[in-house]
Amino acid sequence: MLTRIDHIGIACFDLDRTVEFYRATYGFEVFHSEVNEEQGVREAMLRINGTDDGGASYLQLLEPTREDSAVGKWLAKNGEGVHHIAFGTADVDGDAAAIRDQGVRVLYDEPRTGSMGSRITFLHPKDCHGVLTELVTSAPPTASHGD
Ligand code: CMX
Ligand code: CO
Repeated sequence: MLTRIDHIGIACFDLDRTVEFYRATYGFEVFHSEVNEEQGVREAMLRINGTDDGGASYLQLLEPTREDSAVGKWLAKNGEGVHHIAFGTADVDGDAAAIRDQGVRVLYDEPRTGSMGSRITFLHPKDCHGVLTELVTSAPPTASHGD
């Protein structure tokens, strides 16, 4: 069951400048940052709020590490902006399987590693009314959240 918005993914050309915009304009601070080479991104997670299932909601600022990555290709075509939305679930495997049974293309056979040790998969935007949609199961709360 999808229980919250885990994050909104925002593609940018310059992560440091974009982080500074969100800090100076809204007061949002970086909760976590990392490079995910498999996804081809350098990213910063800005924690916006906690949620009633014990999780949280974030903005995920994404700078590509290579031009042929999903975000790199998207930026070249569209420029900066909202790239995807991500729903949180306790069971990404079960929810992805159920959604696949509805005829929606799930992009990975097995969930891959996302921010902060989470497990993630994606639904094809052409099957989701134009919205690239990610499903996320967060790592257990004992996992460390450092840079
Ligand atoms: N939102 C909406 N539509 C999108 C899109 C997006 N983010 N990315 C691509 N599309 C559309 C394109 O506009 C294009 O539509 P048209 O054919 O009408 O022009 C179509 O999908 C195909 O796009 P493409 O540029 O040819 O790109 P690909 O098919 O090579 O890749 C996708 C698209 C979704 C399969 C790829 O972006 C992907 O695998 N995404 C999942 C991984 C990812 O996004 N990782 C980065 C984030 C990591 C994280 O969140 O942790
Ligand atoms: Co994401």
